[in-house]
This record gives sequence, structure tokens and C-alpha cells, in this order.
Amino acid sequence: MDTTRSKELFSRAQEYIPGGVNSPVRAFRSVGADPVFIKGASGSTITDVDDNQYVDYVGSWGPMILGHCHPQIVAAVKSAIEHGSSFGAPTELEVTLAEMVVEAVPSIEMVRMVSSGTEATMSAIRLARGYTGRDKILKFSGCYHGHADSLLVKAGSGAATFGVPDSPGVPSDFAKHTLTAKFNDLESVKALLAGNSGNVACIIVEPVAGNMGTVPPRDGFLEGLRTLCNNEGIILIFDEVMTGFRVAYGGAQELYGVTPDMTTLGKIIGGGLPVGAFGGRKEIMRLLSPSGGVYQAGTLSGNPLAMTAGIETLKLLRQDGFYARLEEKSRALADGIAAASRSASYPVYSTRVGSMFCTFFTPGEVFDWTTAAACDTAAFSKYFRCMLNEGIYLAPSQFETAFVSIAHTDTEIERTIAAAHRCFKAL
Ligand code: KE4
Repeated sequence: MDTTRSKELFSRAQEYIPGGVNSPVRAFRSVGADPVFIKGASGSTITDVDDNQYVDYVGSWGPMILGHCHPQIVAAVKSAIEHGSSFGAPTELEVTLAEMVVEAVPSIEMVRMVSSGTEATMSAIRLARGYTGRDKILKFSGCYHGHADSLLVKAGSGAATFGVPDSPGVPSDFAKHTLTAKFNDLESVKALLAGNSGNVACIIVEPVAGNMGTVPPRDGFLEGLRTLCNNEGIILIFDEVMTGFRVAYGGAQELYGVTPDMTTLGKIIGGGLPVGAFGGRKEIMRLLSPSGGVYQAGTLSGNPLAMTAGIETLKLLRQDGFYARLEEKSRALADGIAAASRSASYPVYSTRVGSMFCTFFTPGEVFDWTTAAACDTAAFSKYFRCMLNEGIYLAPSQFETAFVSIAHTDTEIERTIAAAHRCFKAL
């Protein structure tokens, strides 16, 4: 595959942009390849600057559930920008999208729009701390909630329950307020809470982990977190930036029937434009400035173009049968790839929740970060490069989620499965 122009651009980009990219995973470093630069997309296909076309299973890391350039969204955003791109003032569009989110997610009685998932989780944590008057937070290894200081923290070694920075630049004084438990392990949560009784403001969790690959919650895990939070007066935050409107119109909380106190959203509700959001019960949300004392703000929060794209996206998602059709496509693809690995006698562990799926390069079950980290990342990298050469654009890391859109055709799904078989055989 000729990628001459991408290589030229990557060389130029590295002069002016750290690592040549504006978000690290895009650099393809963990898959031993140079990134292809994309010039356009339509439906389930993306096209690089050398005019190579790929079936896209990254979908901008989740937003593109309808596929790229859906005509209804393109038309609406084109019309919107003719009335202005940003006012820094309230608009009807923000009220409309807020009403749609509240209607879709019953646990959300009020919602605040921001411009990224990181802003959403960072702000939700501040609000939980303001509401409870407590400082500590609890997260899970392998879960990612954006790059706010208090979230770039890993478990302290040994008996120490406090966190240690997971990135240079994060002060240890910040990290010590973050406790890290094991996903799908309620005993690890109980142990940390026992050592910090009355001091934990919130537990933040991806109800379906999507940032260590796709790892579903085991039966009883989410329900157990809900019970622990009820008992301890802790705010349960579902980080649904990825799962919101992805695994169901009402998100993972609808799918699993567990109600959080707060929810963070992003990706799909912006239809590909920069949006994040956080919401929850009125008694909590009302503490947010200007109705309350917990400060939070944003120049482009509720941006009219992003609101327009989000509104049009949700209108299409709430149409009858959308998720059933997406489920059929997703099942066919994930089952086909798993069958291809078996017929190639290459053992993998496959997971899927709705249109989120992952192929873990390990024969064993993956249910938390430790078991995910046991994967053969070198083999995954070889498989990724093989699939890319076959014109299949997967997430460039073993520890990411692949996404199916409603635009993926049966032909493309069959082509992907055939390519996977060849690439498993080549390992
Ligand atoms: P952003 O700040 O990137 O909009 O959202 C952060 C975030 C928060 N919560 C969850 C569950 C997320 O998955 C994310 C971001 N997801 C990654 C994909 N693994 C974004 C891709 C990237 O970092 O470039």
C-alpha cells in the first residue's frame, strides 16, 4: 500500500506537533507503524492522503455510530454555521439537546455541556467532592476517564492505599487522593473503602470498560458498586463517554439496569464535533455555578454547531429498530472474526457489548487490567499491520475498543472476516 504522502506529512508534523499528533494513540506507536493521514470519510469508509480506502472500525473512537458524513447531519451543520459558529451566549439548541439527554437517561435530571470527555469527568468529580465535602475518589485500573490530574494515577505499591502519579507533571499531593481498585473485583473496592471510611467522595467507573480493550462488567459488579455507594454515602459516577448512546439509547445503565448518581457523556452526543456532558440528580447538579458554589465554565460549552450535530444524531438513534439493526451487524462481525481465529488455529479471547468489541491476543479470559495486560501485543501489532494492508482500519492498540456503525455493510463485514482469517494465518 503506497503511503508516501502520509509519511511526508508525518515527517512535517513531527516538526511542529509533539509526536506528530494531537492525541498520542493516533501515532500508531504501539503497533510499530507510521500513522496514515486521513483526508476524508463517508459512511464506513475513510480515505487517506494517498487515496487508500479503509473500512473504518475506529469511528473517531466512538462518535461515528451513524458512519461518517451522514447527510442529515452534514446538512444541519451547514445550515447552522450560516447563522454563526459561536456566541458565548445561551441558545435554544442547548436546551433541546439537554431535554433529549434527560429524556434518554432517566438518572439525569439536569445536564451541563462541556467540550470533551475529560472536561466532563473532571467536572463531575469536582461536583461530587463539593456535594459530599470529601476529597478522595476511587477509580479502577485499566479504566480511562480522560487526562485530568486526579485521573492520571495508578495504585500505590503494597499496602499503601493512596495513589501515585501515572504521568510526570501530576503532583503526588494530587495523586494521593485517588484510590485505585481492580475492575470486576468488589473485594478490592471494599478493602479500599474500609481504609478510607467517610473520606471517599465518588467512585468513577466505565460501566463497560473500553480503554483496556472491551471488558464487560461481571454479573453483580455494577450492582455491588451501587450498594457500596448507598451504604457509604458515596456518589456513583458512570463514565459513559464511550458507552452512552452506544450500547443502548439510554447507555450501559439502561442495558444493565443499574442507576448511577451522575453520568458523564461525550463522543456520540456531539456527532463528531467537540462535546462532553455531565449530569445527574437535581439536588447534586444545582450545586454547580451559577446556581451553586462549585465552579465550572467553558468558552465553547454548548457550541451551536456541536449541539446541532448532537441533536441530529440522537434523532436518528432513537428511531425504531436502530439498535437491533446495529446489534445484528455487530454480532455477525465479532462472531465472524472469532470463527476466523479458530479456523486459523490462533487462540484469542473475544469480547463484545453491542457495537463495541475487542479481540484480545491471549487464550485466557480477560476480565480486568491484569488479564488484559497479559496479551501478546507483538502479535496484535502484526495482526493490526496486516489488516491495515488489507484495507481494514482497526484501533491501533490492543487496549482499545473497535466500533461498528450502522453504515457498515454486510459486504464490508464479510470482507473484514476474510481479511482477519488471512491475517491470523499469517501470525
Ligand atoms: P476526551 O477528553 O478524549 O474527549 O474523553 C476522555 C474519555 C473519557 N472517558 C472515556 C470512557 C473515554 O473513553 C475517553 C476517551 N477515549 C479515548 C479512546 N480510548 C479517546 C481517544 C484519544 O485519547 O485520542
